[in-house]
Amino acid sequence: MKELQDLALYLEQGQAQKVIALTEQLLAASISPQRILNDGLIAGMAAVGEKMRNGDMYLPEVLQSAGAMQASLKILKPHLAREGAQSRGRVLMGTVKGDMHDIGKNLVGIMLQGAGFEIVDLGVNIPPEKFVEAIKTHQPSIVALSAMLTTTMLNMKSTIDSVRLAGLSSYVKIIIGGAPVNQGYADQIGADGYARDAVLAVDKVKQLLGISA
Ligand code: B12
Repeated sequence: MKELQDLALYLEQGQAQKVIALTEQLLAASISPQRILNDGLIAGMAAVGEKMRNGDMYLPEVLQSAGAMQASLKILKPHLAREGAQSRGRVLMGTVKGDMHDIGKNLVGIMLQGAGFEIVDLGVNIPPEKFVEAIKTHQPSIVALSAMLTTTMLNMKSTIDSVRLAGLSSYVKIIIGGAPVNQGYADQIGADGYARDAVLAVDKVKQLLGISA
């Protein structure tokens, strides 16, 4: 669909106003928020990642694209996430130490919220001791760790180790996600689960908590 391709292109170009206007236009035309997300925003961000890798795009431009994506996600959020009447459980989430990426984590939070979970989002660059402290304070059923860098994914292991050392690992299940990680890495560092994207993250959380529907 031409408009979705345009949306991806505007996002790649970091044209926030155009991204916002087109998001609203597509919603008004009854295009599903999932399609807007997948075929527009995520497609555009994938192109940004490709250009970044090839050295064709630099940080200030990537930040503009990220800002445009966050703005569009804000509009999509109420359409993606209908507030669950009763909470199905509390999920504590954060991007691990050293890592500032939060778009994917936020999306996972939106989808979990839409599925009826209560979200406590610690934000980005969260050291292991902060996760431990927050588990004690908020007593979640699930802890969700995000990392987007091959360097910071190592901090998922130190976070899991800290939770275990604090004697909290039998109270919470830990799931991980983000571009550089996979099921193999999750197994290796002793995470309870891994999911490739926000939709599968909801399935994984339900599975870990024994929720069938
Ligand atoms: C936007 C972006 C940025 C923005 C982030 C803005 C923000 N607020 O998040 C800015 C400009 C700040 C940035 C900075 C950097 N970035 Co950057 N960035 C990206 C980019 C282009 C897109 C990421 C994104 O938002 N994708 C869209 C979302 C929807 O997808 P996602 O994040 O993958 O999330 C999905 C899944 O992974 C999963 N998921 C994510 N988290 C979780 C958690 C759980 C629990 C679960 C279950 C699932 C899950 O579900 C999500 C939704 O479906 C990627 C390229 C890419 N293709 O990933 C590079 C990329 C991640 N960045 C990269 C790099 C190198 C950097 C910098 C080091 C650059 C530099 N030289 O300074 C810095 C690091 C800063 C830091 N300390 O964190 C590299 C990483 C390479 C590597 N292997 O380590 C990438 C891959 C680009 C590249 N191709 O080279 N970046």
